[in-house]
Amino acid sequence: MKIEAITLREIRMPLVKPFQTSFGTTTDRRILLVEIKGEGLTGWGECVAGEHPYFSDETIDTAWIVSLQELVPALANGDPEHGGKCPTIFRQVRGHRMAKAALENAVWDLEAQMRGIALSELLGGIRETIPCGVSIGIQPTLEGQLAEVEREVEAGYQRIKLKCKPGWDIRVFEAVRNRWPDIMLSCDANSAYRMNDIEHLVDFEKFNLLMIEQPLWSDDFYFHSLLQKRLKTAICLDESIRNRRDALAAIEMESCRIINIKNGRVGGFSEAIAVHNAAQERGIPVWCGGMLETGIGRAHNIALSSLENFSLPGDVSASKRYWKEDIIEPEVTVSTEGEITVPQGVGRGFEVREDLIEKLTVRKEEVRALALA
Ligand code: OSB
Ligand code: MG
Repeated sequence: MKIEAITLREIRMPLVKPFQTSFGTTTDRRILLVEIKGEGLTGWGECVAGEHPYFSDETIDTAWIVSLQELVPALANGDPEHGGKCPTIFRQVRGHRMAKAALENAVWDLEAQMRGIALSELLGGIRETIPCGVSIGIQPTLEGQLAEVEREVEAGYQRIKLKCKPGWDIRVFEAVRNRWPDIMLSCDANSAYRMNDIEHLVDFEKFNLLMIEQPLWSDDFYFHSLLQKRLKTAICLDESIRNRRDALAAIEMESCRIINIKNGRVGGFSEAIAVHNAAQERGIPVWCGGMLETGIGRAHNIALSSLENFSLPGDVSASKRYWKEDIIEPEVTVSTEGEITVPQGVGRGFEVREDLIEKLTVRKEEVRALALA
């Protein structure tokens, strides 16, 4: 594939409402978008690194620098014939997986168009619809939290995930379970608990949660395996799983029984597929996580979620939950059955609104491939 130019942009987009987790509150997103031109086509990628290094050690600013200094030159000179070649092209750069994923995914996005097939098909997906859940942030009040759950249950979402932290857990689960005894419910602590909290975490059992996501340290397998031994409820790992080897270690050690796959966190579609396959071969179900993406990342998450072992509802939800106006056309919508239809047309299946992106852009850097040769 002949790459002609790679453009990095930062866009700013306010969320329709603040999103609070155990590690902080996000109100305005700063998002790095990647645009790759080649073969008369344009591939898009979204970097999911946050504004602060709170979820991961990457930020939009580290991704910007490492992309410009290392990854973009490597890719422009690397002549990828396939998205799956990107990990090899980037292999000299340690870490920076979210930065790598934005570029790699833009290559897959372009490749699907070149081949004239759907991105989901290129990835090996088989689902025509994907089951959807929502991640509900920590709310200022319990009444507010219940109102949010009510809204999403009524919208038809198949699984409700509650963000939690010490002091915002049992009381909330109790209130939600009293009102909705049978919904598929889970929680996500984003590493807010410690081994001293083990008896407290065992108390979560009575709420019949589908899973407890990332209760302990973001870099741990060992203590999660000790905790999993004490729990009938499945642990799901998010932050801890950086690649296929991590997935194998976690499965082997029984640190979790479910895996959340985010393509940014694992470095792009190639590694996401590798994690998916490793989990599938070992009977571990996966689901697709979300990182407050715009429509570009959302479209990519939909395509990824069409793979067979994405059998649990993911955090891939409607554009309007996050954005007044999304940067793709049509926006992502979810049916009253809580499903998204996987586009079957060529490429990602959602047009990128380049005029709107141009208006939202606060910095832009174009690198012509010729200048790099
Ligand atoms: O841990 O899953 C997470 C958002 C930002 C950072 C981490 C997480 C999340 C979410 C939001 O839960 C999921 C979504 O995009 O809808
Ligand atoms: Mg999570």
